[in-house]
Amino acid sequence: MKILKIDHLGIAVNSIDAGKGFWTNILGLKFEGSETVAEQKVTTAFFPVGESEVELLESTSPDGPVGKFIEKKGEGIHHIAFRVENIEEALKELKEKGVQLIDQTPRTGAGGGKIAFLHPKSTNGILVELCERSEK
Ligand code: CMX
Repeated sequence: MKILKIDHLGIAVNSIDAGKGFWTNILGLKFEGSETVAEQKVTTAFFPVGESEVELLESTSPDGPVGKFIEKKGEGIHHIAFRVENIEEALKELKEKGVQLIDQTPRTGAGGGKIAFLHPKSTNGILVELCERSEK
């Protein structure tokens, strides 16, 4: 498998509106708009940083993955996403190497790219996302 770059860092927040001031007003990052991914019960907001992005994640429901994460651990880093050249190939290779996959096949994530998650139990406690997108 080929990892191209860190695509984004996902940060769980109670509220994007309340939380985005630090990233924009204080750090000077550009807010690129938000998008709700209904299937994931989450609203996401992206802030480009060089070749990567910060993604704020606000839960739309307490029983979604981000809602449960915040209830247990509070706000903070939720996942790290690596851009890969070929996500199907990467998942096949990781499965063969014994990594526990959350998604056996890719699904559609924010921005329309293909995404898949690896279980934190296989990755030193960090939720890892793989993503494949055609654009920069
Ligand atoms: N990072 C690290 N560890 C995490 C975690 C996270 N984000 N979320 C849960 N865990 C831990 C739990 O604390 C728990 O640890 P312990 O067993 O030590 O207590 C363990 O993982 C398993 O937790 P669980 O209660 O059995 O399972 P959950 O129902 O909490 O589900 C997970 C955990 C990772 C499988 C689930 O959140 C998931 O499938 N995530 C992938 C999808 C997702 O996160 N979507 C939101 C982002 C969408 C986007 O960016 O577009």
